Amino acid sequence: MALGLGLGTGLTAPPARAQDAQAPQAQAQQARAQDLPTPTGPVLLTVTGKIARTNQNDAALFDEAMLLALPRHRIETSTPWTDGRKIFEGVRLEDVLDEVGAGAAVTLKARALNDYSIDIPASDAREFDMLLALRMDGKPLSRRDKGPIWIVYPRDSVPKVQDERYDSRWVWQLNGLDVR
Ligand SMILES: Nc1nc2c(c(=O)[nH]1)N[C@H]1C(S)=C(S)[C@@H](COP(=O)(O)O)O[C@H]1N2
Ligand SMILES: [Mo]
Repeated sequence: MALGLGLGTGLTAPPARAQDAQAPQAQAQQARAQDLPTPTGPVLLTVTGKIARTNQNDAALFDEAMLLALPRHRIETSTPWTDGRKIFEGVRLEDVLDEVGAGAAVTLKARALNDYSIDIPASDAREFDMLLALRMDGKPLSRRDKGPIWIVYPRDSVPKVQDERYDSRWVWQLNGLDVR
C-alpha cells in the first residue's frame, strides 16, 4: 500500500532531508490532509475509522463524482448472482483506501444499505484488486440491482476466491467502510 500510494498516483516523494523525522508517506498524507474535496452530490460511501484524510468530522464522504475521479478499472467475470460474464467498472478499493490515508488498515468493516455487514481483511485489496463497482455492462448499478456500489472480486481469473468465504465479501449496496 505504501508503494502503491506513490507509484499509483505518479507522485514522487520529496527529497529526504536529515532533519525530517517523518517517513515520506506520512508527509504525503499530511500534505493531503486538507484537500479531500467535499461532496456536492448524494453521498454514496462513508469511510470512517483509522483514516488520515476526512471531509466531515472524522469521516470521509464520497459522492459519485469523487469516486469516479479516481482511476477507473474494470473486471470481467461471471458471478453466482448474475447470468454469463459481466463487465464491472468502477474504482479499485485500494485506491479509495489510499485516497483517505488508510495505510494502517487491517480490517474493513463493510456495511450495506440493507444493514448487512461483514469484516473484510484489508489485505484482500492488495491481493485481489477488488473493485468498488458502479456500473455493470455499462449501466449504473441501481439499488434494486445491487447498486449503487458493489464490491467485486476477480472471481473467474482467481480460483482462490471461488469460495463461499469470499462470496460473502461481495457486499452489494455498499455504503460504509469502517477502517480498523
Ligand atoms: N448487501 C448485501 N450484500 C451481501 C449479502 C447481503 O445480505 N446483503 N449477503 C452476502 C453473502 S453471506 C453471500 S454468500 C453473498 C450471496 O448472498 P445470497 O446467498 O443471498 O445470494 O452475498 C453477500 N453480500
Ligand atoms: Mo453467505
